[in-house]
Amino acid sequence: MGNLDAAILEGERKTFRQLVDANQFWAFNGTVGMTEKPLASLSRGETARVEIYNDTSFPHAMHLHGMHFREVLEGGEVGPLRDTLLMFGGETREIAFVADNPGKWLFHCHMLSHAASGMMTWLEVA
Ligand SMILES: [Cu+2]
Repeated sequence: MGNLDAAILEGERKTFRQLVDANQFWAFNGTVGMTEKPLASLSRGETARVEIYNDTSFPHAMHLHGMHFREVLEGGEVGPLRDTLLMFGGETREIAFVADNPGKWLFHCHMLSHAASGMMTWLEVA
């Protein structure tokens, strides 16, 4: 939603109207739902920094499985350990974490109706 006018769904570019017809209207980086390739492939022990931009006017609670993260605050300080970051519309925030838990981990909006309609991706720690 928000500025989404088209996105990739199951490998095909769809218009927003087609996405709505399929009950899918949230995307990460222009792709709706789970992808074959992860958002990121991390080595065990690697430190990851992920900038997140909420390109909608809706709040989203970004939730990472498998590892806790800290928000990177202005000035480079870090916030408390979290597994979810509530982001308001138009916000850009950054999280950082050590990829210390091998596996395939969901990264999704914790408003589960959003996750079920496209706001779900994953990352891998080898
Ligand atoms: Cu959401």
